[in-house]
Amino acid sequence: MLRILTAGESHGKGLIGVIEGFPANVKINIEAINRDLARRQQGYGRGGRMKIERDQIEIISGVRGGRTLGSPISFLIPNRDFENWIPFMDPIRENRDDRRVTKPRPGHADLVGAQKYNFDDVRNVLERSSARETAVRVAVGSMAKQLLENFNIEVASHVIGLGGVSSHQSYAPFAVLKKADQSPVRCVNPALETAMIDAIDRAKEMGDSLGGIFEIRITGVPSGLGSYVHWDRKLDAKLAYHLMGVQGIKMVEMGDGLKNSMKQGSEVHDEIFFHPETGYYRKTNHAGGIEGGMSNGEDIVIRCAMKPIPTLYKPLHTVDILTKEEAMASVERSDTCAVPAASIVGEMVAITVIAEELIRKYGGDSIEEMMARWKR
Ligand code: EPS
Repeated sequence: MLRILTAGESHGKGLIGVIEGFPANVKINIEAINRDLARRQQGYGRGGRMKIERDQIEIISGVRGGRTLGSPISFLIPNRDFENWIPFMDPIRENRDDRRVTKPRPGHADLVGAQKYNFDDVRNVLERSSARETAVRVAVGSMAKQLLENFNIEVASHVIGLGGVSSHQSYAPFAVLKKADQSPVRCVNPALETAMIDAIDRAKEMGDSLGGIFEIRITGVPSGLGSYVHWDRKLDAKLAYHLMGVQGIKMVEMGDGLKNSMKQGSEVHDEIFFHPETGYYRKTNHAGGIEGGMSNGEDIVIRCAMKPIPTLYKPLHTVDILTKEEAMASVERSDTCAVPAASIVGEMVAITVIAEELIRKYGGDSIEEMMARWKR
């Protein structure tokens, strides 16, 4: 079983990740992890913070000479911005009061978080609820991706909707999806890409923010990951749980889930065929590669919808938590749109779930053990 912990405040010293249960003897390429961290930092619509950060992982334990040891992998991703925030974020010394936040943003964790943990400064909430934390999940996913490359499992993602501009066309060939990084909004359809960029420019001008939809595709997943025998072992349930845990994600769809619900069974169920060399296959994939809570060998297709970011430069009405008077919500430096970044996070979270299930099925002490059982 893989266990993952993340820690760190957005403007604190840095972010920490711990992975327990990662198999031994897996080759780890640090540059590849840093490349994935950089992919998450890109995307049209990001704010000023990404000009400061240059996310790089520093591995503390669990890897020796470029290979995993099977012991807990721990790592640090420093926050470069911390040096500008020491007077406000110092862990021990009393902090200066002038970055205190008392006007919670509608749609953010601000208000309920402050009530729940009994804070009179919303900064205590926003520092941790910030999507900065997703950098850790990308680093974890990048290691999971390196493990899965040994089993010919690959992941890609692309943005299919942004600020109301949307494509009804998904299921683009995997090779096309791999090119999404070349687009500033990670959209592989050039006409839509232009419209998405325009939508972000307009929202920025208006002091507003935008959400959208991205699709994740995983290819090469063997059939039989997950199980139908108990609800909490279902692969689709696990993917949805982990993806819903990404900041701002409000909907997770497996295959053509939503469209299928409006059609007849004969139109949506993927007929089964057999090839003497390659075995069972389907000519369609409306199920998105999962039936009965188990991978069926087809590509896994997942779509996630992200809400618009709650920080608005033209703020909404709120209540000051100290005076209880009507106010306009606080404005923290933020992004206009983070859907392209979220698509990278989604990709990495989904591949981590697949890695966990592969370890469960093939045994997780060493990569050699897994490979031998996988080949059989
Ligand atoms: C975020 C606000 C912005 C984003 C941040 C998430 O940070 P800041 O307040 O420092 O400008 O840039 O995202 C990241 C730092 C990141 O690495 O993705 C928020 O409020 O969630």
